[in-house]
Amino acid sequence: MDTLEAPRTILRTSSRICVLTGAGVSAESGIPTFRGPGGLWRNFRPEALATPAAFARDPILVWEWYQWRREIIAAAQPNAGHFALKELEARAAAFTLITQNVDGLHQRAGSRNVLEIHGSIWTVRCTVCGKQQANHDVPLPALPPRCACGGLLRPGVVWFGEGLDTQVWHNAEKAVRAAELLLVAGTSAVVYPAASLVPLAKSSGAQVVEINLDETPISDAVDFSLRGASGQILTELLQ
Ligand code: BJW
Ligand code: ZN
Repeated sequence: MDTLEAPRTILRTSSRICVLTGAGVSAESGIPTFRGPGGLWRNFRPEALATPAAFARDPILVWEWYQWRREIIAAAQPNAGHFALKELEARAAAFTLITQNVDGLHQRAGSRNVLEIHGSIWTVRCTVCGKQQANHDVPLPALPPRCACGGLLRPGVVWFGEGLDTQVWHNAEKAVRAAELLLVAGTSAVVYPAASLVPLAKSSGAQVVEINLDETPISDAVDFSLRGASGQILTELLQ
């Protein structure tokens, strides 16, 4: 495990900074992660629910999972890690926050340049007419929710086997290619293409700093791997 000293200097001297966040950053807000302890809902793995096939088979079951998560997220508050990243954006000349999280907590903490590469739990999309709209209902009036056209609504998120929004992904890659520093916080780095941003940053000449409670598949490939809770480490990094 590395110490904070060198990453702190890199943070201070980098003008183009990118951050990739995952569920671990919201864990300290009480939002369950996908994998690991407490990451399961009714014994389902995320791979069994976050797929178009699962939704086609049982839309009510999938919506019950999202409803449960919406309730937790709506009651949660951004934590020290979210606020530290907001502060970092204010200090950096160029800053892009690429998040796999769908909870909207970065924006609620005040972050502005946020790319939600896996979409947002607060949007819904019609499976018939394709209309996408914001929806903050907690609880939803009925499951499964329906569009004005009568079609089934689905969460506005990216499931396994689905492509990411092309423009959002293009912007993420562009920001990473231009970055001097990529901070990777609270992600197991097993889901692609999000995890591919790490080798992209390395091959584009950026320094990569990982923050995680545990070792991950990218820990050996990054320049600095910091072990601990993201709220504490991000706060200390900025001091
Ligand atoms: C803390 C902490 C604290 C805890 N402080 N740390 C290349 C290779 C292999 C497979 C593929 C590949 N390319 C594509 C694939 C297939 C697939 C994939 O990646 N599969 C792998 C799992 C094997 N990818 C896709 O299907 C993607 N689409 C795609 O590639 O499209 C092109 C295509 C189209 C058609 C056919 C083929 C290709 C889409 C992926 C979508 C992922 N969607 C989900 C659900 C989103 C909606 C929702 O939220 O419901 O996204 S799955 C879930 O995993 C969610 C997350 O964003 C994502 C990543 O999870 P994350 O954030 O890393 O969370 P955890 O729980 O895994 O980890 C938490 C971490 O935090 C842990 O490390 C803890 O230690 C740590 N932690 N507390 C610091 N306090
Ligand atoms: Zn519709």
